[in-house]
Amino acid sequence: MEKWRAADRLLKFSSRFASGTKLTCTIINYDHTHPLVSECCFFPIPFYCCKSKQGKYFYSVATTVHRNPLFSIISPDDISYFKTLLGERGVVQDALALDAANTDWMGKYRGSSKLLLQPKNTEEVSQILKYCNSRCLAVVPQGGNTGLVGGSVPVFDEVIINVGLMRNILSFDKVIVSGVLVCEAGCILENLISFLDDEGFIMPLDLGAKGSCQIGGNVSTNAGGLRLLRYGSLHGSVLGLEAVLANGTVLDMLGTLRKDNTGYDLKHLFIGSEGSLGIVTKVSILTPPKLSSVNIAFLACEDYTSCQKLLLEAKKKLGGILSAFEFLDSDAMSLVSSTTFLGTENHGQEVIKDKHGQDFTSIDLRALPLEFWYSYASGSIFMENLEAFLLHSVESGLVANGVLAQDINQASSFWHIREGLPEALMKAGAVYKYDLSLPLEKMYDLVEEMRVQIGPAAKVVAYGHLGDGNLHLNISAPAYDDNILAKIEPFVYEWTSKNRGSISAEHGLGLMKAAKIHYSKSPETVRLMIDFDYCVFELLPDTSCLDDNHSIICLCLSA
Ligand code: 2HG
Ligand code: ZN
Repeated sequence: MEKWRAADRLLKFSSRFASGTKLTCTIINYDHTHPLVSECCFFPIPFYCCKSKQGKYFYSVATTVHRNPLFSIISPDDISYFKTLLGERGVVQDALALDAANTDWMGKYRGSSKLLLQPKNTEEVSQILKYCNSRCLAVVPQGGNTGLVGGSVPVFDEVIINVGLMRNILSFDKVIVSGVLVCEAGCILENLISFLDDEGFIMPLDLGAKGSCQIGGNVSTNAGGLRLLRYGSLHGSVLGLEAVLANGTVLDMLGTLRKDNTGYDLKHLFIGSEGSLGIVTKVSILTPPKLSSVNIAFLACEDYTSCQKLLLEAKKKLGGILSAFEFLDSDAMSLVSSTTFLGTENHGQEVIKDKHGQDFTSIDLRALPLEFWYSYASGSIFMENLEAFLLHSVESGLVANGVLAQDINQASSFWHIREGLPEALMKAGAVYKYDLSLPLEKMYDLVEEMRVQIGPAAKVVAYGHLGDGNLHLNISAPAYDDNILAKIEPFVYEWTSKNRGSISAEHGLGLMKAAKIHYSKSPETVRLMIDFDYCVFELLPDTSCLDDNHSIICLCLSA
């Protein structure tokens, strides 16, 4: 009963945007088998209204969305305004560039925006939003467009605001106890990593998409990545940020203090809110000093239970130096080794052979890249510990085979295997991606049950951040097929919910999962989020172009 009440309330919220227009948000019901159909039910994305006929379908059950007719269409006057504000260079209408900005990294989500804006500073972002708000133009913030849940591209014809030209490092406090980096949102993660490396520090965040993703998108989506095990999430390392709200108001929360207990710490609401509250324009991040030595072991276990036990052992015996504990199963390993990703020189391949050179992939094997960072001064002690740990793991039967990188080339070839998986899957055909947090002991049960559920129609490939309890469940098929999808969803969400997991560990909700939030959050929590969202918009002055003084800006889901 409570569930139905919650659904009714969501419908009311959606209708608040429908001045004079009857929105027909089709709510099937509110239990876990048929969540809300509408994309406008979570994060008030008034741009999309859900109708019973026609719409866009996004490879995920029950995500048909429709453009809200209350939004304006871009006019020549709008273009002239933006050209005056940003100059010719900041206003992109070129078909090729728009095609790239309209399409997500997987080529799965595609919008039809006719305009891409590239502001050079916060003031320009503010002016753009203010103008769009006054003209009822919907917008979508975009970073490096590397997201995997359809959050970084328009759904219809939203104005794309890309902060890629805002890529200055504003300050870096080198004092060893500080290490605070302040930069603009458009800085590419990899550039920040190299900058810090030269300064003797490291970025607490590292992920496969580092060559393209931007720090503003990372913060907006609360990206996790490979080092979360050691350095924690961005909620811990982001000290402050600047964001622009839908009406153009600039919120300066760009503190660099470790401690500040003056009221609500509002920056946390922007970390992981996927652009629904505003556009992040600057961030300050606490970066740890670089430790001089790093080593990586690539190990093979014969079953998932051994992987789990090994993780516990590694945490117990090497806790202080462990910075990553990743996982890929034999299907993932076969996939990545069968593509052109691995040259013959890749030493990770040795791990999939037994002592006689036989291919291990014929048995059910899991490979684990483990990374360790330690300081040079204590290097030999840690190295001895590490070698003793590895030896003991082999002798006790937990590890079936393994290699310890002998130099930086070997180390990077191990990471190449792990980081190459998303691209290998893309090359293999259609892919259904699920990014789940699950209790460690249950995690692989889902993979096995999914294999039974799907049968031979598709390949179930599993990898992820074992040290963080984060599974990347990928289902690879020759082509997108509704019959396959019907076998995956809602099964995967129900299974996760039943086991008290999260349907989004690190990729966010995006368009793919906005309507699925109920699998991971209680109705009361979702209700409070929606109330909060409306509250923010209601409090903004000058957001009056729709009824009820609501902002009409579609601050959709960025990445
Ligand atoms: C990773 O850990 C990324 O490599 C992508 O989060 C995960 O491809 C995926 O499903
Ligand atoms: Zn990941």
